Amino acid sequence: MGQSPGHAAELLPESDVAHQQRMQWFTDAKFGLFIHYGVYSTLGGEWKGKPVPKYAEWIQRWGKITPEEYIPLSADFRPDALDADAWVKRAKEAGMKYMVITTKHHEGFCLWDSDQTEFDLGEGTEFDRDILGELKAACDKHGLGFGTYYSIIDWHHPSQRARQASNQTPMHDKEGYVNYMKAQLKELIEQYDPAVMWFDGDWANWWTMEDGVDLYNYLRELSPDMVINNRVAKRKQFKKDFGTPENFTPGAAMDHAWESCWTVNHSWGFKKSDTKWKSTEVLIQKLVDIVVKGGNLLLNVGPRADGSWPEMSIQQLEDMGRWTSAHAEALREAEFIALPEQPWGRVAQAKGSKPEKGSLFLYVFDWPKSGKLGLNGIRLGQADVSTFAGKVLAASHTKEGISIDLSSVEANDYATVLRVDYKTMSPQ
Ligand code: JFZ
Repeated sequence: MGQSPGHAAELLPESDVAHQQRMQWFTDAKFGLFIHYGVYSTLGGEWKGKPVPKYAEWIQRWGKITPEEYIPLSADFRPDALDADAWVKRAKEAGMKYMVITTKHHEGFCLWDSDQTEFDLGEGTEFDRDILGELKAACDKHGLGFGTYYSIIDWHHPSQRARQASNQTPMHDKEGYVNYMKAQLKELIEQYDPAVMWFDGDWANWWTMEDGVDLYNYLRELSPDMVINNRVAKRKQFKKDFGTPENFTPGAAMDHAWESCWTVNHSWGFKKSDTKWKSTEVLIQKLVDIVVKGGNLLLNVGPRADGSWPEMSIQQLEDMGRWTSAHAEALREAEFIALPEQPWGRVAQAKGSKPEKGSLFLYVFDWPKSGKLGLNGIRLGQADVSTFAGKVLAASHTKEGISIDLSSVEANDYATVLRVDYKTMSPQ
């Protein structure tokens, strides 16, 4: 990394132990709520009566809406129906342990009353509730972590305003903008003490690795325990504090904390025409797939401008909650184990398992036609016991591993969980 004036080239030192302690709650959380909410929510993905293609939070760009047209829309952004307690309860009942809300997306509008801009919610507007404060309080009350998303790209700030129409426009007064970001981030930390700071927009060609390292260090000093995602810098290379692969799941466990974000339909921000709702089966299987590989799922909902949620999203979270509460152990105690892929689903080991004694969780997605589940690539001792909901299942040893009789097992619509307690185990 090159050194440029005023920029630290290196991260502030932190011991592995301190890092691990700071990250523990996040690694244990497994499941969180993402919220995309801003002025774009007022349009619901439509401009001049027509749906605009792609993500609704990008409507200013894809709908070629000028700042003169876009800025006044903020007057229509009034979250009168926002019930912070209800939002957080929905997340909690779904099995989520934290939330992250877009406090400033690429449009540049701020969901709190910032001293740095008038393009915000709060004083000077007709709506003077502190919605971030309400959400933070509700998270504290219900025991969830409160996180703030903050976009590096800002189509409202004078440094970049012209760029939303063309990616080629050079950015000007970068230093002024970096100071603006730092002042705003300090406000967020002082006012809401976020557990997670979730950056986005790291791909902007004017944002360098050194800029990211400098910003990371600045935040680390302001908030020693805050967890910061890797999009603070160039996410493909930057490792701290957690990786953020998007809309795909890495094929194997990674050596660092990671979180994959998904949305319940296609768009992140509220979009009236977006009916591509993911089924609960897809969502639960995605959660399991991520968790057995050691990651977190950050699942996004796009509320309407008034703060109400699309009915389908309320339903999706309720359905997920039924599964996560019935399978809390298989969700919370799951740890990565290197085994060959099983065609019917996923496998994890229970926390604390050792080759000489432990447990496996089997998550059956696709029911084997034979009624027998082959767990392959593993050798278990003679004393192993396979169970479903505490009920012992007949199992036999095969050349490939073991075969479990499913005839007394009641299939779950999303993922059926079996448990195998073994006395000795070795991968084949
Ligand atoms: C970004 C935003 O542009 C988008 O509006 C939304 O907020 C999303 C969560 O993040 O979009 C991305 C960023 C990275 C990838 C895809 C979309 N990616 O790495 O595939």
